[in-house]
Amino acid sequence: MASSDGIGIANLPNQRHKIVAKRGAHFTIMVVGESGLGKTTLINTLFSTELSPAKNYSRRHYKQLDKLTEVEIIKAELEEKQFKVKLTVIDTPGFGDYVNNRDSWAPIVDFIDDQHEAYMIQEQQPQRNEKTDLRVHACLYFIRPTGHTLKPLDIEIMKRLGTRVHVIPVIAKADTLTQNDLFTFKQRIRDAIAAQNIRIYQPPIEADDQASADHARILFEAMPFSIIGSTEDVQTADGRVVKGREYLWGVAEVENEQHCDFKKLRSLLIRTFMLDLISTTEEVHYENYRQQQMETRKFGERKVKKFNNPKFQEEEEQLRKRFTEQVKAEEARFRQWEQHLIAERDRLNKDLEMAHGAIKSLEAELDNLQVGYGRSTGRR
Ligand SMILES: Nc1nc2c(ncn2[C@@H]2O[C@H](COP(=O)(O)OP(=O)(O)OP(=O)(O)O)[C@@H](O)[C@H]2O)c(=O)[nH]1
Ligand SMILES: [Mg+2]
Repeated sequence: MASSDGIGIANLPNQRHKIVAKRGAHFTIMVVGESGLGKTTLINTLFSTELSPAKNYSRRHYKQLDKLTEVEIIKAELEEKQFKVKLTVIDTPGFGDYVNNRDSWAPIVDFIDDQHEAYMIQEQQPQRNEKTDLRVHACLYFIRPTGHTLKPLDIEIMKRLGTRVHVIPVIAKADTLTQNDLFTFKQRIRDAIAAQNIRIYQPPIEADDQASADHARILFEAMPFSIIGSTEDVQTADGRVVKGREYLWGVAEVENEQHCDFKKLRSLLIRTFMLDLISTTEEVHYENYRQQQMETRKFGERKVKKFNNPKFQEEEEQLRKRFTEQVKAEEARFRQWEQHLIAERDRLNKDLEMAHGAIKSLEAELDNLQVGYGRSTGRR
């Protein structure tokens, strides 16, 4: 497949990439976005168009559920000209759009940080071989095809993601918009991304390689990629069998560049810029994370797990309230006891004074008696 496009992962553009390639690459993609936008469908489409056993790929494919974060981890292995890639796709459950659910994406952001954290801990161990590495190299952010612009929720999430990971924005279900609407929508999203200073992935423009520089420019200009997802084989009016979605007006084709940018996205991910995504994640995002953590804690010290999950936050808040109340009650009890002690001390002091007074008068009485006694004996 790569040979037909002229640019493949085996044609390594620079030295840095050759080092990654030698070790065999681990490549991790994550899909994020509101519920029902076709995230799972796109993953399946990628697998069904790219990793089919008919082409000369060795393919291993299994799913694994992460109970804690509810993400689904799909692994596959692909090999092209002795270049091995261990591909991992992380499918996240879509978050809601409604106000109460505003923070339901927080576990996704935590998941990304946790992978950096896990890798960093492993790096600090004396035995550093055999690291498990789920650091995310590309995060596809799904935008609902409203035709308007980015929503405040999109902006908030994309901003947070952009400082942690390479964000690649995609317009979901491109077949639901007309070509004109899609064009305007894309432009508005690009404007919003620029205006809001959202960091998205930018393919590197290699100065010494005209063809790859042009390719990078074309890909970047096409962002956000419009996407049609489908694993169905359908027949077009001219008799071709393609992956697509069938409508009364015809077929929306996944791999037709007139219909959507699926091929561009796939090219960026699996072919041209996989190695750049991997090395720049290491150099920029992981390094950022590592430096931030080094500044805030000692070497080898464990990270204090903060619960960004709204459910935990609520529980934490209640716990804090209860704790404060208990402390207040204890303080009041202590103050009462203190006052009691002061009163007791005063009472004892007074007693002591009285006893002192009594002793003094007894002593005086004794003196008087002694004087009297002396006189009487002298007379005798
Ligand atoms: N028109 C259209 N429908 C699509 C497309 N991709 C997926 N769908 C449909 O949208 C629905 C939801 O797709 P999913 O892939 O389950 O969406 P998801 O984003 O994984 O949803 P969650 O897992 O709930 O977050 C399904 O009925 C799909 O057939 C597309 O490109 N165009
Ligand atoms: Mg899904």
